[in-house]
Amino acid sequence: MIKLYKFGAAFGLPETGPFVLKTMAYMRLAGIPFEGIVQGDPCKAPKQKIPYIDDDGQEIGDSTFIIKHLKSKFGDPLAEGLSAEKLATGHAIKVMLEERTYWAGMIYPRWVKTDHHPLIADTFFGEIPKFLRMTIFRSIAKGVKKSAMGHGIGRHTDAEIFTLGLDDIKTVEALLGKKKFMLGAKVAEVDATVYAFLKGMSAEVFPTPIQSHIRQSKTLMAYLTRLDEIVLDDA
Ligand SMILES: N[C@@H](CCC(=O)N[C@@H](CS)C(=O)NCC(=O)O)C(=O)O
Repeated sequence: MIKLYKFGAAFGLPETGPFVLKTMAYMRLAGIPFEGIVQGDPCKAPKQKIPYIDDDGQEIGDSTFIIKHLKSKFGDPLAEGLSAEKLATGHAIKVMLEERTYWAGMIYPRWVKTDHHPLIADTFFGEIPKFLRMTIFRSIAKGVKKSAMGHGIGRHTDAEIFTLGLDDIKTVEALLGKKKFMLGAKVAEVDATVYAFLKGMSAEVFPTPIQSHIRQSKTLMAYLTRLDEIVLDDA
C-alpha cells in the first residue's frame, strides 16, 4: 500500500499541511487506498518538503508530482467527462491557491506575523525543551520570512497581503457559485486543492480577514462540509 508521509492533525484540522491534505483528498476522491504516516521532518523527504509518498520503495516528493505519478499508475478518473477548457480552469484555480493564496493566507499570518508563534512552536516542536524551543523556532521562522520576501508577498503591508488573499478567495467563491464542486456536479482534481486550502485557512485558531470571510460564506462552508464527508476518516 502507498505510504503518505504527513505532519498530522493539529489546530482543529485533520492535517496541518495543506499540500498533505490536498494529496490525501486527491487519493480519497480518486479511490486510491493509502496509509498515512506522521513524519513531519522535511530533512527526511526527497525534496525536503512534506508531503512525500513511498510507493513500493519509490519515493516521490511534491503533491503535484505525487498526483502525476498516481494518474500514470491508476488513470485519471477525476478528469473523465471534463472538457479541456474546464480542466484548464481547474489548473488556473489550483496554481493561484498553491502559489499565491497559500503565502497570503497561511505562511504570512502563521510564520511571518508573530502572534501565533508560541502556539506553532508548541505544536511542532513540543519535544524540544521549553527553554530552547522559542529560540529554535525563531530561527526557523526567520528562514520562512526570508522565503516570503523572496516570493514577494513579504514585501507588502499587512492590509495589502490580506487584500490579495481575499481577492483569491472571492474568486474561488464566485467560480464555485451554486455548483456542487468547482467544475460542476462531479468532483474533480482541483477540488482536492480548493478543499485543502480553504480548510486550512478557515482554522479557528488562526483568525485573519481571509479566515473570517470563509467562515461567514455559506457557499464555501457548505462546500467544505460536502468534501469533508468524502475525504475524512482516520488515515
Ligand atoms: N510544492 C510542494 C510544497 C510543499 C510544502 O511547501 N510543504 C511545506 C509545508 S506546507 C514544508 O514541507 N515546509 C518545510 C520546509 O520548507 O522546510 C508540494 O506541492 O508538495
